[in-house]
Amino acid sequence: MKSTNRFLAVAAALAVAFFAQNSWASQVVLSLDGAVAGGHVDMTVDEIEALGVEKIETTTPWHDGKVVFEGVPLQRLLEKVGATGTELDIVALNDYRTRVPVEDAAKFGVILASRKEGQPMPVSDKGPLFVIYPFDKYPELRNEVYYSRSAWQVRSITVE
Ligand SMILES: Nc1nc2c(c(=O)[nH]1)N[C@H]1C(S)=C(S)[C@@H](COP(=O)(O)O)O[C@H]1N2
Ligand SMILES: [Mo]
Repeated sequence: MKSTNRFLAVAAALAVAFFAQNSWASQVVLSLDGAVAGGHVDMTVDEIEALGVEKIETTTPWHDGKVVFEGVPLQRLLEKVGATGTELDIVALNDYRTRVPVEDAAKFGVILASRKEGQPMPVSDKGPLFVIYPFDKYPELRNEVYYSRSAWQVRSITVE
């Protein structure tokens, strides 16, 4: 009986984890508009990660020690949605707003991180999407200009 209960508890926990993960992955987390194909694109985390992800291992002003972030290269994301502009107006869930020059994407290999240390990032940990620059690779990025472009909890990107 004891082992049956234990089995049921484990099965229930797995089911909860599965559905939590699944609904998360199938939820629209990012909207792109402005100068993109069709004028508006909604994407889930799964759709974003399916474009192919890359890793950036770096220190940041917001974390202790080096952190491995993983996400679609911003340049690839912009290509896939047919973006033609030169500036991004990025808005976060907390209404934080910042402007990012499109050229940063190729110049520094900026990613739109959807994972930290291999795991999806909850909103409480600056997720689900976080603009990450390779601060360690390019020391010239370690200043307020680029910190302010590093929006977390990204919800929408308008291409201008
Ligand atoms: N979503 C979101 N991203 C954000 C911010 C914010 O308030 N919300 N602040 C930005 C600015 S202006 C800078 S300098 C840093 C601020 O980080 P800090 O609040 O840890 O100093 O994150 C950037 N990313
Ligand atoms: Mo800032």
